[in-house]
Amino acid sequence: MAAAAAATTTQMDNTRSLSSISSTSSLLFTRTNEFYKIQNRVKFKSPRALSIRATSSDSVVTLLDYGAGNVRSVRNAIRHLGFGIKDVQTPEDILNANRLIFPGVGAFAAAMDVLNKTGMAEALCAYIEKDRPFLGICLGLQLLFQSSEENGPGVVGRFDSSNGFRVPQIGWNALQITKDSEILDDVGDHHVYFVHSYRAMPSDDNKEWVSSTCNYGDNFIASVRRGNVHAVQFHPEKSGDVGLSVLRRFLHPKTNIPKVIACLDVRANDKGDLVVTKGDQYDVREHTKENEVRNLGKPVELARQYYKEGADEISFLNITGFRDFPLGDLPMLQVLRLTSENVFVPLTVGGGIRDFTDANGRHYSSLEVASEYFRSGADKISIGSDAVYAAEDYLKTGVKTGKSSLEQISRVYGNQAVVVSIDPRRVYITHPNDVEFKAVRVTDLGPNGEEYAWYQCTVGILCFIVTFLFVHTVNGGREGRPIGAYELAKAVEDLGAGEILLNCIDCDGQGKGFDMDLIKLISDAVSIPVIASSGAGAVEHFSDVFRKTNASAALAAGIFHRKEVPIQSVKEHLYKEGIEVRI
Ligand code: 1PR
Repeated sequence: MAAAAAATTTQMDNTRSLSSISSTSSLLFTRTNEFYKIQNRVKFKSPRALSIRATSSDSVVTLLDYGAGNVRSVRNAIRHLGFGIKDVQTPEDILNANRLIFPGVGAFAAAMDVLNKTGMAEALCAYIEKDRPFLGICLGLQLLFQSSEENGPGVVGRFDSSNGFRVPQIGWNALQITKDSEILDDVGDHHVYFVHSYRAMPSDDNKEWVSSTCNYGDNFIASVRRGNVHAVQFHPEKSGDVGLSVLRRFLHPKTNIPKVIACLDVRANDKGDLVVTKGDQYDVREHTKENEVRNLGKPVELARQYYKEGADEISFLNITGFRDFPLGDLPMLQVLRLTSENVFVPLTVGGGIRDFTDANGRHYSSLEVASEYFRSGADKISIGSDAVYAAEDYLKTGVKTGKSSLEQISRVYGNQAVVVSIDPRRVYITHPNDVEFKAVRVTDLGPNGEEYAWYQCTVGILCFIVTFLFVHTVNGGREGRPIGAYELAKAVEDLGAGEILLNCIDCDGQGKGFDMDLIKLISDAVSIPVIASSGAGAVEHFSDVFRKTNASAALAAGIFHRKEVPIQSVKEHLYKEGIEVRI
């Protein structure tokens, strides 16, 4: 097939190329697509008049093979990946496709003629315009662009052979991946196979959609992505395992399988041992005369147990980290090291991630603190208090200084490695305009019949209580800040957070369910994943939060520690409720 493509795409001549259709040079993705231009020559009724009804089964992919080239390898690769193929016979087959692959082989002009005459071009326009899952291969990529080689430099043009590069390019080449396109996730430095004489060129107009480029004499576009519409210049079906992975990722797009996370709030007890504790509305001390820190087990052992029971991730929150310098907290680093030896799901660690100057005047940057956590086995770090201060500054000045912990760590380790933990308290109000922060109409009225609430962010502060025997630090002491959870979430997303851990002080440890009003508010406001936390008391609370909000994960602590609800029961319940989970 690739050889056939080489022979045919090389024959493409300017008089019958895209350039004969239009002279503008913007990527058609930005407005519509190349197929619209075909309408200039053959009059169609508006594609908007066509309606799309995706009816075919998920395990069948629709293949647009207009008979002008050999697509046997594409067929074989699709079947190899466990998919059936439905061939397009009529334009309606395109409109009804769940997932469409357009290998785009054959001579360009002949292909265009067929697409025009059969009405396929119009259907393709409508399909792509509706952002339906599409993968164009080779010519299937070039057709998405406008070209104007005849009328000046165009987006799609022939390789320049005068600089010593043989044309067509027939062979393997590496990609420079410029943006996350999901289907290229496994490509990395691997080579993929190209056969072509024409290529689309990157420009300011199309840079938003270009997901990778490749160099052959000059930089050309190797792939594009807009929403569910993908196209690649190389031949995934001829690119070995890595090519198959591109097809696989297109055929099995990432679905966000909701995650169940076990959280271990960790701190030193009054004897100095690091224990897993758990608060009621952040108060982690027993209500006894001694007022000791509640001890629910050993961190490494519990993490291992939750991993075995099926936790999708484990979070450690060093809840006194804001006062104890974490790098002085060697037991916490040791906990991470030991846990990561036996726990093979992502580990998040939070607490005390901020700049710090120790008693000897030695300054540690938050990046150093985070780096030590990563070196000890953490996959993600979680920032609480320091992110609140960073967001406040950002909202005040509108300037990203690049200096906050959040910005520095995400710049070095990537956004996906930085979680922001939000610890808000519900503040009831009678009218949404009573505060300058985003308020919601609450499901359960406030104590005085208030219909609205805003969620005030808090930070950790050090405070003491004195009993008749002891002086204790109280880690539950928190200071309310002049910023709402909504404003904070949006600001930290801007600053580079990759995920939000959304707690709620009112619900923490209460077992009455997550704060759905809050979780809905935040998970609708940001596009990064939101972890619903605080209040889980029964398996139904998990299905509820996944059904009614856009949370990507649900976190619980108390019910797991007290063995009231095992993780497995949560997963079984979600599965029975038809919510996909990792078993
Ligand atoms: O501010 O960057 O040093 O981070 C401190 C971290 O410690 C923050 O992530 C903050 O949430 C956490 N933290 C501070 N104080 C407490 C406390 O409990 N006194 N724990 C605390 C937060 C809340 C959740 C809890 C869920 C689920 N714990 O993590 O696990 O509410 O509980 P549940 O299922 O039992 O209801 P910084």
